[in-house]
Amino acid sequence: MSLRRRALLLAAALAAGAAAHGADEAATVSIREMRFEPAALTVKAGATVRWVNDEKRTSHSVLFKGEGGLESERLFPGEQWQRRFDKPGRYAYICGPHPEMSGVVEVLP
Ligand SMILES: [Cu+2]
Repeated sequence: MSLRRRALLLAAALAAGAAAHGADEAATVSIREMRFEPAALTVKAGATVRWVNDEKRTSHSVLFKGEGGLESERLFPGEQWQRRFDKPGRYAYICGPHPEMSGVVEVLP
């Protein structure tokens, strides 16, 4: 995928906000000022969600306690991590190093 195409997709994802996304699109959660934005995101089953660390100097992770503790690697500023959601359900997550940071991904059938 070209950089331009990637930028357009990112812009589209940002514009769509917390709206539902199709199975082949990626939704983006920005991490900044010690928060996940949007904190609540709704996607369709099969969608990929990408977390991007937009902080200046703080690192974070994405930790799903409900799935045996599935956790991203530590994300430094500018880094990103993504995962796919194949099963409908409610996926709550926190930040490993900052458990007060929380978010949820609602996956629709
Ligand atoms: Cu954090």
